[in-house]
Amino acid sequence: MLVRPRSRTPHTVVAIAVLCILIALAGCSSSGGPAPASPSTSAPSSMSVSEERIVIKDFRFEPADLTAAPGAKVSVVNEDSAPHTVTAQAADAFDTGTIEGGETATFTAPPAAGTYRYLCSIHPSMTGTLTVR
Ligand SMILES: [Cu+2]
Repeated sequence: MLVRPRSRTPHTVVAIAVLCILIALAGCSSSGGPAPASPSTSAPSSMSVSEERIVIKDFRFEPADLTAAPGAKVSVVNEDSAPHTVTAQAADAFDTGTIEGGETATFTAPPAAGTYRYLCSIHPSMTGTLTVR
């Protein structure tokens, strides 16, 4: 009686976990291509998670002045076809790295309150401000 039941291999567990993450990500960025202006109904704010959002469109950050809580997650939606970044001018405050056209990235707002100027490192004329408080 040396035959043991074959247990699930760690690889399978990892594969399932990755799959779940991919599905979750796909759900977030399902809007490829130019989405029409959102209807008058604003998104339901059923969850009280402090998550902010910056949309990049026509080489501009919208809103250009965003206020976020310390450590809040800020998602950046690039609706242009050109790649952009959200890069803090203060060293190492935050940086999304390159966001390809149609992609979404996320960064974490700095823990310290203050006003952080940022720009697109690819198109430095694109600037915005993140206020943490
Ligand atoms: Cu840019």
